[in-house]
Amino acid sequence: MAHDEQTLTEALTEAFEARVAADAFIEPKDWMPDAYRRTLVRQISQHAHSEIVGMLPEGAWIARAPSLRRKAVLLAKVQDEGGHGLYLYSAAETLGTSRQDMTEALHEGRAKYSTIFNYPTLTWADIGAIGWLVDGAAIMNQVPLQRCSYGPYARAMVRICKEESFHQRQGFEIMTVMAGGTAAQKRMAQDALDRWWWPSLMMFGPPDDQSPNTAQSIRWRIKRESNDELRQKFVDVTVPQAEALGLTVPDPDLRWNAARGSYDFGAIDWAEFAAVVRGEGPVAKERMAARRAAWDEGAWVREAALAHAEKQAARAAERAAA
Ligand code: BYC
Repeated sequence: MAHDEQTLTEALTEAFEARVAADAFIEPKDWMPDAYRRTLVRQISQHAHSEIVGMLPEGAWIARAPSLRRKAVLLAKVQDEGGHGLYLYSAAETLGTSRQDMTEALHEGRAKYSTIFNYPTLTWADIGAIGWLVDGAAIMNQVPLQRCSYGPYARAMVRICKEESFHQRQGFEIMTVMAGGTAAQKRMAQDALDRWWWPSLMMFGPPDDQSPNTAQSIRWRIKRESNDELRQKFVDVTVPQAEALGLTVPDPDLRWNAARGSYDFGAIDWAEFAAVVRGEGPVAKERMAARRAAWDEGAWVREAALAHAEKQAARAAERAAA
């Protein structure tokens, strides 16, 4: 019996790997190795949490945005991030986990979210820098995820990427106005770039030779490019944008390498990255406190929604019995 089971698992694994190699989508009801399922739940739930926690630094500026137009645009962007979180939680739920479990894992420190959201938004220029750099980095990372082997994740990414492009442009437009404004506005734009540049490069994750998950995720076609490849692409597209804005990237080692056709850039402070991943980022405690408070304060809404659903189900059962 054990021998038969092993033969069956081997056959299923072989069929699964052949489908992945042929670039077919794996769908929720298809057989998949447990480790593939676990990796997806880990990555998708971390991604969903990042979108939801990512609403906080920008949400803090909705009431302080400098005009009605800026308020409306920022409000729409923050709502989009909430939507992204919901598509991603739904994609993860198709793998047999629940949103409640994922949320509890975040609140208990068992699940991660992007390091980038543990830095504070100090001025209005930070909202421009987040759209330009953070959403820019997110697009670079997420465009290949549209071709991820897991169908529900890939499809969620298609819609998310469309919205992220709009977010990136609104950020770049804020930076254009600030960098072309008064001397004080230009200083704010430069200061925002100085503070967000290195954390944006860290968003792509540890260097490839220190990334425990990359090799297997690329074999499974979950990740299509490595952390370092995507980071390099981001630097290559973003440096000319900074030049167009008349701003200086805060890296004395940054220079064009004609032989590689890419920019060489300075060393990233991986000790800072590790500390932020451990939950020691500048505003990490505030972020988690805000998420826990939102969850607790929303308990009555979840109870009311569940009670309503139960009542509807009971009524439907009564009608069916009559
Ligand atoms: N922050 O082996 P590795 C947005 C963890 S939100 C924290 O390379 P993997 C937006 C990693 O999880 C954008 N942790 O891992 C929203 C792993 O730990 P675990 C969010 C990080 O998974 C609002 C360990 O380090 N985007 O767009 O192969 C406003 C070793 O790493 C980070 C996504 O989440 C980090 N930066 O690759 C504006 C994209 N980096 O899990 C914008 C989806 C690494 O083993 N995620 N770690 O305990 C991914 O593409 C991949 O998960 C990563 C990491 C590239 C991030």
